[in-house]
Amino acid sequence: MDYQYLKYELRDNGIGILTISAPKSLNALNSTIICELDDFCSRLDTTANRVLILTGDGEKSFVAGADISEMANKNEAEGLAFGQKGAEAFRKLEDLPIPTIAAVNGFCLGGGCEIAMACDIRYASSKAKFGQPEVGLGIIPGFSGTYRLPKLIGQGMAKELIYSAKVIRADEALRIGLVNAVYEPEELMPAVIALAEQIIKNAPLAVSYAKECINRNYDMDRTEGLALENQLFARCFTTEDQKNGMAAFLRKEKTTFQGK
Ligand code: CO8
Repeated sequence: MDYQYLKYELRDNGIGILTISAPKSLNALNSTIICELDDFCSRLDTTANRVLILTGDGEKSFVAGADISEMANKNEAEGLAFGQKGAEAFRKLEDLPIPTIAAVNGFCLGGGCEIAMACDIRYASSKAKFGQPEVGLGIIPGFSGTYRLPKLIGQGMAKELIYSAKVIRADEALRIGLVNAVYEPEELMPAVIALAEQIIKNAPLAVSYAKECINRNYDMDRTEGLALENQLFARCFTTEDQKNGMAAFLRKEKTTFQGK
């Protein structure tokens, strides 16, 4: 997979690192990056790549939003198309059947905050800054921020961030639940990798089913959500990993899961 703005490295242990790289614009998302991300998510081998880490190139920025120079002269139809393309790509990212972790190494604004929220887990550098500055530019969040932010941090906090366009520091993002953990910049990637390694020790299908339950529960009522969990819980008992994992426990041994 060869891209202009995406760098991808798959390590031997199944951890993939996807880096958004447009350093001249602090990794702002232009339409080519959105298309590349969409293509990447469609083609990713999620058997070989068991946890995906998403980060931004350089030390200053994760993603500083959608590309303002590209958006400046758009009309309504073009705004609709750009927003749809971004939302679709982010949804593909969110729906990947493997865990995704955003390693937020710097500015995480607008579309940057929105792409981080499409990941399962967010770890941040102490230097990261977060915000939805769109209304200060005469627009609203357009890559699903009005949908995901209130679900993640609650309506009151989401409305405060979106209406005020204020930029908050990593410690505040941690306090309101926008990120799971904050590390010194040099400790961020080691901490993200350590988490990925911990995830990888577990049964891949079970992790994937757990993700599917949590993601699909988003839009379900209690009856549907509990039924889905029941169905996927039962499906675990069709896997070799469940048989091997439980047999190993009973023998007081550890097993290496095969994802079958
Ligand atoms: N788009 C385009 N270029 C950008 C962006 C961006 N979002 N952010 C930074 N850049 C460029 C700057 O223009 C500058 O370019 P140049 O060197 O050619 O002048 C370069 O990156 C470096 O930036 P600064 O000189 O501004 O660096 P500072 O350290 O002074 O400031 C900031 C860093 C605070 C991050 C500042 O650049 C900034 O405020 N950037 C814009 C942040 C922003 O408002 N983001 C939200 C954009 S809107 C959005 O994301 C909507 C998503 C949904 C779209 C749906 C469409 C339908």
